Amino acid sequence: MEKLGLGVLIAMLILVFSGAAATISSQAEVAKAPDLEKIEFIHWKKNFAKPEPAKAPKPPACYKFLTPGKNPIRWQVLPVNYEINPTNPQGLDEGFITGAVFNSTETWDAATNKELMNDAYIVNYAATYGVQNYKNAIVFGNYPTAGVIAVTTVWYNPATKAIVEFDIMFDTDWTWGDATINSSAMDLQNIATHELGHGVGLADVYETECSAVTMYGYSDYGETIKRTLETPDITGLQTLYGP
Ligand SMILES: [Ca+2]
Ligand SMILES: [Ca+2]
Ligand SMILES: [Zn+2]
Repeated sequence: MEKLGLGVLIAMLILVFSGAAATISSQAEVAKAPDLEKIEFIHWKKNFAKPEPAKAPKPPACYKFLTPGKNPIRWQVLPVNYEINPTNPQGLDEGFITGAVFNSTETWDAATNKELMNDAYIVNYAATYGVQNYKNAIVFGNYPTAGVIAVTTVWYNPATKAIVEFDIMFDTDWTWGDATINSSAMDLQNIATHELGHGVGLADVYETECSAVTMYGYSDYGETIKRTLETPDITGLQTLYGP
């Protein structure tokens, strides 16, 4: 009688454990599918790193996509949602940060008839950079390389050419603020607009002739010209999303 009871108990334990194992392996499969690729863009302070490319024979287009070829990667499901984590060591308040980021997202949005970026953003004090979780996080943090103002990672599905996620981090090595008020600040809206350009599918341009466009790869304290889009930025965006 006791023997039978023990046998039943062991059988139940085996069932429980095999059930748990099946759950874990199916979760792992969900997490890794589809096979995504990622690109990280580093935004440099002026005079740091990156040699200039050799002079092009004809004027550069001043816009570039994240992947080469006829069908560059872009968002295929719109609008794009995003989460802002206002945590920062510089005492910048939530309203300033969300306002600057919102102005940046809507600057791109206004250049296409599509509703590209969701007007209703999420404030999430737990959002983190660089975690592939289908949540587009915009955060502050300390990037370990000198001269880096901000970084953006974009994940995409190479089979469908769909961008599926971006994360943006503003490096806390710099004093952030509103450069229209304090010209010695690193302007948050200026840099956010550039980084969001990566988020929607545009790459850096480094030619000196392109130094006025939002997707130019360098910035500095006091700069605000990247807040507004130039013709090449708009042409690039509309090639991806229409007029
Ligand atoms: Ca919008
Ligand atoms: Ca993420
Ligand atoms: Zn960049």
